[in-house]
Amino acid sequence: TKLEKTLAIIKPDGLFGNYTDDIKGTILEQGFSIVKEKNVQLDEATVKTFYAEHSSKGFFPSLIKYMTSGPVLLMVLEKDNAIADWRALMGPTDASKAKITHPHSIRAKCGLDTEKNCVHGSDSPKSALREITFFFRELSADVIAEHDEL
Ligand code: YYY
Ligand code: MG
Repeated sequence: TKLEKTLAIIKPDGLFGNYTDDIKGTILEQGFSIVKEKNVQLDEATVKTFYAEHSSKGFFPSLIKYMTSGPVLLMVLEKDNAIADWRALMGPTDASKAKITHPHSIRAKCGLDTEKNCVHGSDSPKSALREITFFFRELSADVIAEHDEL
């Protein structure tokens, strides 16, 4: 077991739908600590860079529009195995399918479909480093120290 950090985002539909307290309650209940948080309105350029890996996909323009449609809550979560455990707690990308296959997941409870799925989580140590550094540069060295492969 090793402590690690991951980037979590409550997306605009999560904040707008008043799911923030619920989601934070679940996060703490599951043993994560919230190391940092920041409420921000993302602009187009920021979302384009953050989601650069998806820039060639058909859904990209819509994703940009959605992610800039209102404020988001950026959080750095920490616990043993935080990266995989937060992904498991979020549930699958398509929230409408999550409602059937992972009914207790956050996306099942708060999300709507493949796009409006309420939360984000880093998918690997490499992504966690990139994403945490992107929004919380001051934590970069800490994240590098958490993983032998970084
Ligand atoms: O990591 P995760 O968020 O579960 O999914 P990704 O495949 O990385 O896609 C990132 C983001 O893009 C997803 O959360 C919503 C959006 N998206 C979409 O709008 N439509 C798709 N068909 C796939 C993804
Ligand atoms: Mg992803």
